[in-house]
Amino acid sequence: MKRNVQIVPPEKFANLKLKNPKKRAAGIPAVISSLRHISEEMGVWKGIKVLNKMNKKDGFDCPGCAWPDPDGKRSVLGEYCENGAKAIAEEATKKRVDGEFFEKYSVEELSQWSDYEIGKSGRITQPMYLGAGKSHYTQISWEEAFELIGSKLKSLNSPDEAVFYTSGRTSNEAAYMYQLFVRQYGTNNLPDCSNMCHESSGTGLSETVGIGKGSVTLEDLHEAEVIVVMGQNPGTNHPRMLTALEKCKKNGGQIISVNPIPEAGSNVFIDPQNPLSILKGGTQLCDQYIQVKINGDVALLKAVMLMMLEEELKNPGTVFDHEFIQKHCIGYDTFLESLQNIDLKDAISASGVSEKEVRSMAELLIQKKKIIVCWAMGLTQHQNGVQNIREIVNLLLLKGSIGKPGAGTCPVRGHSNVQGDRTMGIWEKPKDDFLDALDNHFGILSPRKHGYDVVECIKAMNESKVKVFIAMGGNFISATPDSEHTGKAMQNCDLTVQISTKLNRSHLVTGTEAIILPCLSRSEMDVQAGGKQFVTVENSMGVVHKSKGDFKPASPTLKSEPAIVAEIAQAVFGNNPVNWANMSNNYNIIRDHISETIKGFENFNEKIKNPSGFYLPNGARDRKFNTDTGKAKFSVNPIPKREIQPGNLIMMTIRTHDQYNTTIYGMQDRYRGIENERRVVLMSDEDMKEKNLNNEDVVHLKSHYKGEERLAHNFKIVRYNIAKGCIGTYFPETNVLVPLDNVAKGSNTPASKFIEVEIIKA
Ligand SMILES: Nc1nc2c(c(=O)[nH]1)N[C@H]1C(S)=C(S)[C@@H](COP(=O)(O)OP(=O)(O)OC[C@H]3O[C@@H](n4cnc5c(=O)[nH]c(N)nc54)[C@H](O)[C@@H]3O)O[C@H]1N2
Ligand SMILES: Nc1nc2c(c(=O)[nH]1)N[C@H]1C(S)=C(S)[C@@H](COP(=O)(O)OP(=O)(O)OC[C@H]3O[C@@H](n4cnc5c(=O)[nH]c(N)nc54)[C@H](O)[C@@H]3O)O[C@H]1N2
Ligand SMILES: [Mo]
Repeated sequence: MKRNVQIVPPEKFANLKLKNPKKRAAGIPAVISSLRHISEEMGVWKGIKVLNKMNKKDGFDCPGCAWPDPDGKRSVLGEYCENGAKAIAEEATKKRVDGEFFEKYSVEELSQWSDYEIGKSGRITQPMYLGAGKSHYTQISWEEAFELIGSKLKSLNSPDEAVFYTSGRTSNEAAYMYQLFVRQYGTNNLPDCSNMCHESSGTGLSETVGIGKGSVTLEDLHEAEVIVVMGQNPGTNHPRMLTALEKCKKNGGQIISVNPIPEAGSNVFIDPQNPLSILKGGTQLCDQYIQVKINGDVALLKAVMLMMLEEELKNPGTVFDHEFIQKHCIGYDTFLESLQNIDLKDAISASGVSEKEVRSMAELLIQKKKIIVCWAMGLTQHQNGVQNIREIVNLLLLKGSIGKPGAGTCPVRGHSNVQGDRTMGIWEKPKDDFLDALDNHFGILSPRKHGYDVVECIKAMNESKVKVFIAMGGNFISATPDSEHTGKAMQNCDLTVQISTKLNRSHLVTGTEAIILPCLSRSEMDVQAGGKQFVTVENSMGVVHKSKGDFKPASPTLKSEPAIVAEIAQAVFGNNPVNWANMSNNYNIIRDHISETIKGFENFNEKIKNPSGFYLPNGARDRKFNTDTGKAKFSVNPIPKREIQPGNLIMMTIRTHDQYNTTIYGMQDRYRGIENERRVVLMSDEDMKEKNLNNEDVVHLKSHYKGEERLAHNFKIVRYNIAKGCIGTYFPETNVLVPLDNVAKGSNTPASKFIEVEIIKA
């Protein structure tokens, strides 16, 4: 019998308060907010001690975003930001979810709590088991838990009946062991959060420039003449990026922000670590704000490139970098022909931007030679997400703006080690040579058939093809699209296992049986038989470096992620032919295996001694394009056309300033002036007038997709400076409206930034 649990967050209102959106990011309010979060969760003294260790060369990597630390000197105050402080407060909290907690609350009862309340309950302290038909989790020993998981895995008809999810906080060492175990077990079912995140970037970049990662370094951002920030909200999601943008400005660079809403960080930035900056009132970061409509980016880029072409034809050789194009690229003529077939007026109109503004963007780019484009979810989470990225590459190739100082591609990653996890082989579509190296080194036989990504996994669960689901971190239920559907699919599994630090909805919406395995967090000391251990991570710019926790674990019972993987693997295979026990006793041994099987990690244990870490090889950075032709490719990407019903609006699902993905830190979206309420709809004044709506009016949202309808109740209208025809809502409350089949072509990433929605007055 299925438990009657709440799959989507309860549709209850909190207590909305509206203020004016902020024009300035960071500064004193950010410092106050950091201190409030750390003192509430762990007390002021521990808080300050913890912050001091974060992103120091001998400390631990911030569990927030993947923005890099400076290679050289680090700030004496530590390299952290308000939201990094919140991330650490969240995991270093003094609150505990223990056996008593689970005795008190049933799973059904907990599922009625908001995500905010669930997250605030604290750190999980011991392994827990939810038996078939049972209402409450009960304590289980580690031995029993591993035995149960091992015997279940051994009993399946095919290894493909098991799925192994990963979120992006997992260290390189744990990720490497995890994927190795999964391959020894016999499947490539390794979906990860990246499938919902930068998969479109990886796909688009691999095809065109031969590497699925960005090409720039932090230094490049400082040296760029122009940085275009597209579909990204750095002030909230990558606050330390603002320091890099500020340096670029100080060096004479200019910044263009392309976004349906003017986000605070793109305006004025006050460096909270610099008293002078606070006194002066900060730096004006953004030179041009381009209010594109949702998914108007390809059209905008086309219009800009057409204007560049006009100028190039007038003054040949002054705009495009012909030497670079000739030497390093293919597909230029075909691309040019397709561009010339586009009507400038059509492109401008499809972008939603005025001709004057498009021209000012084009004029700036015409003059400059060192251009960087940064982007995040505003570009990847569209049906044409891969094409968005390829169009950015077209622009950079025309200008020869890749593989030289101050220029290149900059997909700004989300989770702090999502890029490293992929490098370590967390991928449902591994390359044969990667698997060959594992097989030769370990004497295993890895499967060659590709596995499920996130969306395919949900479909397979729904068809009862998946019996066991194991998650290395994350919150699959709340992060994935089509919540109701996904929840039911998850409930079809026999056993679901969550390796987690904190409680979330995925512990409540489970298979028939469920297990929680509580693990150490990154800031905590990790001691194994071989002594005190450290792990490594890779940041957004391909730098691999150490991360060493220093604090007392939240509970003596916790195990590290590598230890947990080793014990699951031993429960299935013993130590043959892979010696799992050796690896989890001493992480140097894991790194030695990585050295021998993954390119770029030769002498890993030696290289990692450098306190700043080391750069992985990056062909595009050196103008060595590892595509099938050895050249960078121009591509043809039509302007996307998606008809929506008259009266309906296009919805993007975005993050507030007070959350980390599905972890809700608090209820304040401070920069946007929206406080104490997450069930809101950001709408333009024009659309409100057309629909006869006022601020705080209550509405329901119905999404429409190929004849399918999905409904979410109770949202309040908030008047906002957003492109006409577009609305913004918060993730994960509106994931219930995101259709499972609404995905990016080529990357299968859910198109969470383009959902056709009907507004229904309550
Ligand atoms: N504090 C904090 N930090 C985080 C996270 C967090 O939740 N909290 N999450 C981490 C993760 S996993 C990720 S992936 C990143 C996410 O970082 P972001 O991508 O910055 O996060 P989103 O809130 O999804 O913001 C998307 C931005 O794109 C804009 N946008 C939406 N649609 C379009 C479009 O069609 N075109 C254009 N040009 N813009 C559009 C939105 O207005 C918004 O500003 O942040 C990481 N860092
Ligand atoms: N509608 C909509 N949906 C989206 C997005 C969107 O913009 N809109 N964004 C997508 C994106 S970009 C991403 S990356 C995904 C995120 O998807 P996930 O990565 O699955 O989700 P998170 O909320 O980051 O996971 C948080 C949980 O991870 C666990 N955790 C935290 N730290 C650790 C650790 O050190 N070890 C372990 N083992 N567990 C830990 C905690 O239990 C916590 O509750 O969501 C996607 N979903
Ligand atoms: Mo992400």
